[in-house]
Amino acid sequence: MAHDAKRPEHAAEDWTVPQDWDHFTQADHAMWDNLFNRQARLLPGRVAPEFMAGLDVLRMDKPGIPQFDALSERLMKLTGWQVVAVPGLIPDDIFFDHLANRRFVSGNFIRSPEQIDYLQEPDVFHDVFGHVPLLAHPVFADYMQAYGQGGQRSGALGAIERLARLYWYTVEFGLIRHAEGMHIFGAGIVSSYGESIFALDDPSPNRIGFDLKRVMRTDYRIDDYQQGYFVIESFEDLLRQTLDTDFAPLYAEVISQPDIPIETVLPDDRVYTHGTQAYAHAQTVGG
Ligand code: HBI
Ligand code: FE
Repeated sequence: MAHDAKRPEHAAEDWTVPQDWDHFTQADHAMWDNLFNRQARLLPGRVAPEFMAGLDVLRMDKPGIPQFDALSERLMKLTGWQVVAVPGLIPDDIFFDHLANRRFVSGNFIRSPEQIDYLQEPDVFHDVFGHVPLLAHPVFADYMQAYGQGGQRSGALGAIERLARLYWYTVEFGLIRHAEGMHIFGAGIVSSYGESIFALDDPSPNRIGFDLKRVMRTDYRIDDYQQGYFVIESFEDLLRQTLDTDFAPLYAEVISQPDIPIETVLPDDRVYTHGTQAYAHAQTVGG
C-alpha cells in the first residue's frame, strides 16, 4: 500500500513508538478480551493447528492487551522475532526493513465499539492476535523474514504491488489444506469473526490452489470479504517456493501479463471451490 503520511513527532526514525501499555484504558482491555474470547471459541477446528499452538506457547490467553516486552521475550526465544509498536500504517520500505530484521510492527491502538467488525487501519487486535501466533512457528517465521527481504528488492524492480498481492493472499487471507482438511491461517481472516466463517464455509468465494505467478496477477479487495482465496499445501512448501524463486524474471513475466479479475477462475487453476459469488453480487446489486 503506497503510503506517504508524515512520521509523527513522537515516533522514532524507524517509525516505532513506546507501547506505553498504561495508556490503554479498561475499555480498551475489555475490547481485546471480547474479541479474543469470540475468536478463541470460534477458531478451534477452523484455524491451522500451528496457529492454536502459537497462541498457547506464547501464553496469549491472558486477559487484556498483551505487553509487547513480555511477548517479545517469549517470541525471541522461540524464533528470534519481536513485536514493536507503531502509530498505524507505515511506509512500505520501513515495513519491509522491520520484517527483514524479524520485527513485527503492531498498531498501538485498539478499535472502538463502532468498529468491532470492520476497520481500515490495522489495530493491535488484528496485528497481535492475527499475526503473532504464527511467528512462533519456525517455518512461517522464516517466510515472513523472506518476505521483508523480498520487499526490499521489489522496489527497484517496480514490483511492490505484485509482491503485496503475495502477502495479501498468504499472510493476510491464506487458506491451508492439511490432511484433515482445509483451514484458515491469514491474519485478516483469523482476526475477523465474520470472515473466519465465510472464508471456509461460504459457497460464494473461489478457493484455488496456490500458485505464485497466479497470485501475483490477481487483484484483491480491501473493503469486504475476499471473492477468492488461495490454498497452500504447507508452510514448508510456501517457504520453499519463495526461496527457490528468482523473483526478477518472475516479476518481468507477471508484469507483462494482464491482471486477473478477482472472480475469475482460469482453466489451469486447481479449483477447490468454484464460487457462486452470490455474496459479492448481493452486495453490489443492493447498492
Ligand atoms: N504498515 N503498520 C503497518 N502494517 C502493515 O501491515 C503494513 C504497513 N505498511 C505497508 C504494508 N503493510 C504493506 O503495504 C506491504 O506489504 C507492501
Ligand atoms: Fe495484517
